[in-house]
Formats: sequence, C-alpha cells, structure tokens
Amino acid sequence: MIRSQICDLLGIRCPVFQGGMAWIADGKLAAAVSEGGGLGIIASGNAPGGYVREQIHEARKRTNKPFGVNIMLMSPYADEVAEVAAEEKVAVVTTGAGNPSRFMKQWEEAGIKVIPVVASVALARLMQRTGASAVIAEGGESGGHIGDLSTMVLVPQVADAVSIPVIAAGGIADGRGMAASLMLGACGVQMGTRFLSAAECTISPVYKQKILQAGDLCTMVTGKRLGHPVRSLRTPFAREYLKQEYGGASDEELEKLGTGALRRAVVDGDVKNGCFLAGQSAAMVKKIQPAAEIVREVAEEAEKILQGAGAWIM
Ligand code: TUI
Repeated sequence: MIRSQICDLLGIRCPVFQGGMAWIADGKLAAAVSEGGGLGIIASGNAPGGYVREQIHEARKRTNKPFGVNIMLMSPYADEVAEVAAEEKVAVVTTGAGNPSRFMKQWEEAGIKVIPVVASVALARLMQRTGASAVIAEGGESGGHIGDLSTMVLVPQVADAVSIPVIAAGGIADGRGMAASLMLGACGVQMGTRFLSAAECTISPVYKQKILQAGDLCTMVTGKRLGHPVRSLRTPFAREYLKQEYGGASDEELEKLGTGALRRAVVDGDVKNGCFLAGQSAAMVKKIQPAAEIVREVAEEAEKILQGAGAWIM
C-alpha cells in the first residue's frame, strides 16, 4: 500500500484527498471517503456557518476517522465558517480561492492542521511561513475556480520551494495521475471530478450522467474578465456566460447571470441554466462506484505503476 508522510501527519491510510467541491461535498461524501482510508473534505462554498456545522455533525455520525473542511475564501460567510471549523476542532482545514493568512492563528490555536490550496509558488512559500502543515498545489486542469499554471509545472516548482508536504491536484483521476504526481515531488493527491461519480455523492443523477458522457474537450473556462476564472462543462449556460462576458455585459449583469447556477446544476440537474463545475479529467471518469473503492483503486493502480517503473530502464 502506498503510504507517505501525509498519512502519518493526518492519521489516514491512503494519501488521497477528496476535493472540497462547493454544493457537492457534504458530510455524507466526506465520511465515505474517510471511511475508505482517504481524507474526506466537507465544502463550505458560499454556505453559512450553520450548514457547515450540520455537515460536520453528519460526518461524525458516520465515521470516527479524520476529515477536513474546505473554506472558500471568497465566500461572504468565510469568517463565520472559519470560526465554526475552530469551534468544532475539525482535524484539517483546507482553503481555496485566496490567501487564508488572517485565519491561521485561530486554527492553529484550535489544534487544526491547515492545508491551503495554492496556485503559485509565492503563495506556497507564504503558507509555509505562516504555519501551514502542507499545501495542495492545484493546476488549472481542475474544475471550479482555477489558477494559471498546469499541474505538470506547478507541482515540481512548489515541491522545490517548500519543505512541508505537497499534495497534487488538477487533472488527476486515476492511478496514472497519482503515480505521476509522486514523481513530480508530491506525497499525495487530491481529486474532485473523480469523486463526482461516487455512489455516496448526492448530486443530481443528471450531473453524474454528464460527467460519465464527457469527452476530452468538454470543459471550458469562463469568468476571466472578472478575475475569477472558473472551469465547467461546456453547456448552454457556459457558452451564454462567455458570450456575455465578451459581449459588453456589465460586471453586475455577469454576477447576476452566475447567481444560483451551481445550485441549478447540482440540485435541479438543469442542463440549460445550470453551471456544471468539472475538471479536464471528466472524460476519465468511467463509472459510478463507492467512494472507498475509488480511493483503493487509484492508490493500488499507482502502486503497481511505481513498482513496475524500473522496467523502463534499459
Ligand atoms: O477554490 C477552488 N475551487 C473552487 S471555489 C468554487 S466556488 C466559486 N464560486 C464562484 C466563483 C468562484 C468560485 C468553485 N471551485 N479551488 C482552489 C483554488 N484556489 N484554485 C486556485 C486557487 C487560488 C487562486 C489564487 C488560491 C489562491 C490564489 O491567490 C491567492 C492570493 O490572493 O494571493
């Protein structure tokens, strides 16, 4: 079994994290991943503190193993959710879409291990200085809010720049991606899109079908003009957003167009007006299966590849 320093640091069996996907990663999914030996992560997205507390309790009903909470730093409720995470003394906090420096002391005092998502070397260095236990280096292949660099170039540069453990994310959906990540200097992986197909993932069946049917060119990036690029499936909504983005719509009009779009995808399965966040690995997701099986399958495939790696040397 593949093990690394992140397993000992967090008390998990397998160095596989489930990404904190807004509106999607609830206490049920996180608990299933943690029970399967990985690190499940509850997403807070734009939800208020009360919702996140409920999901933490839901996860605790289902597992005694460690799990995390992801704080989306652009959320209007970020301060409130940061406080809930500290009060509940969750094992791990991950952050996304910003710089979490202002919360680090609060979480450290609560004994929480903080693992920020970084999209640049500069933020990775700053996070190490500010007391992060590890960083997640996430390339732009991932779904949702993304940075500029691809996983292939970001992970080795971050691994060179910091001495804390690095988890790779973005475009990883199977054992090949995991094995490659370890070769790039990471000691674990985070996957989001692959877990959309988990049996315990409670999104609309329409969302799951769209992932299972996706091809290699099925995602696109919108929101660059507002400075917050977001990767999602190439749907009528995404095309219309892009058209308006470069067709003279005001920032307020774009903001309004985006409001509620993720909910319409996740809850309603609205193929016309929903925003189906997904990474470029969507086409690599082949079937619906239990979360624990995903964790095991990916880790075992990576292990096999790494064991056979010597065969390449002539
Ligand atoms: O955060 C994510 N993925 C997300 S958040 C989200 S919810 C959302 N809703 C509407 C608009 C935008 C987002 C959906 N998906 N991934 C982690 C991540 N963080 N990816 C990239 C970054 C990142 C980018 C720039 C982190 C820090 C950063 O700069 C920090 C700074 O301010 O220096």
